[in-house]
Amino acid sequence: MMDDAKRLPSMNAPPPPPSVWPEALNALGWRGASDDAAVAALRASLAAENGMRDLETVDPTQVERAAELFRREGFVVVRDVLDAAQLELLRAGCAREMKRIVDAFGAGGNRGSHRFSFGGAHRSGSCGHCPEWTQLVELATVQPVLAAIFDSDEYRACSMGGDFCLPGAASYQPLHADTGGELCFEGEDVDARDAPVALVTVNFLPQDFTRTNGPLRQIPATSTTRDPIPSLADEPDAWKRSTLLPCRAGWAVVRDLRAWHGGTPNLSQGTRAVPNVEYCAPWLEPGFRASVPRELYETLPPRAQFRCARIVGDVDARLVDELRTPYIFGRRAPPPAPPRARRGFVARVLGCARRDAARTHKTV
Ligand SMILES: O=C(O)CCC(=O)C(=O)O
Repeated sequence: MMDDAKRLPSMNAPPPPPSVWPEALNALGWRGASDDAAVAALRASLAAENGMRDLETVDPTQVERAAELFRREGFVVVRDVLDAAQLELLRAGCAREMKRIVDAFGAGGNRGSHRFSFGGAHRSGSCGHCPEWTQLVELATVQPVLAAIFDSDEYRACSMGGDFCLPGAASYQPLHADTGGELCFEGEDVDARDAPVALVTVNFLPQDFTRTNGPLRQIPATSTTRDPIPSLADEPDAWKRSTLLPCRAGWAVVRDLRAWHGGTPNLSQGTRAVPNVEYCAPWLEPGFRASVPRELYETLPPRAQFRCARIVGDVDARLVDELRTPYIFGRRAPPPAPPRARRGFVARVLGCARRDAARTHKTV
């Protein structure tokens, strides 16, 4: 923060675009502090120089290049994956869910102050009951990239949700990986970093990332590293600016869940969302949980049904109507469910990665 305060804002920083979200939603953010001197200095510094150097983005047709970048960096940004109608529907669904979730949890969030998980807010752990999310499962613009990454077209959807932050999420979220530990590959229990990629998330952008609205930060080439993840205090300043810019509404970020990433301050006046679909390799048995109701599944095209075949089922209405998070980032979470032997690689390793991250997290 001290270093930030010393930097001078650039006169060339472009003005932020107007928010795509209803004002009533944006207004749920900021509780004081918006004009605080330290916040103003950080905002000016981010406006001047936030963003990864030379981020290469790809067109949906550049499938091999996309897979190459994904393997090298642990992520790849794909441009123009959503058309106007898909984007409009996604925005409507996100706006509805964000309002519900903030009403339920308050600005204290469920992933740190002003930060929220879409899927994690539901007892089902997923937004699989929302057509705005299931429309994303099988897109002609994304499927070839995922097939190249998994080296197979038999990969499955295992969950859907993503994250959002309100304006006023003034702190950096500590770097973390969303998965880790061991998994079963070709009959052997191996460290997830020694296996081919098992879990991939695709985050879809309903709005642009801007320098000040909390763009995702991603540390390149960290999917298989043995290095410990640095705490916020030890993290180099350059990494805090290693954010995915440019990244526009309708684009997608395809991420290896092992790669290090974290939220950054949203010091704008607009909410920022990154809804997602999570996929697993054909060989992984992650302890699938039913989250796509049968009636919705029946409306999906055949290939989207194939992707969702492991997560379709009878979804108890209470699991989607009642909002209650299974984990709270950086705060005491409700007691975990009793472990079930070898069930749920996703649940087991997600729980472990999130607990590790929570140890270093400080809420504002
Ligand atoms: O919202 C973001 O930018 C990142 C959120 C995230 O990685 C998390 O909450 O685990």
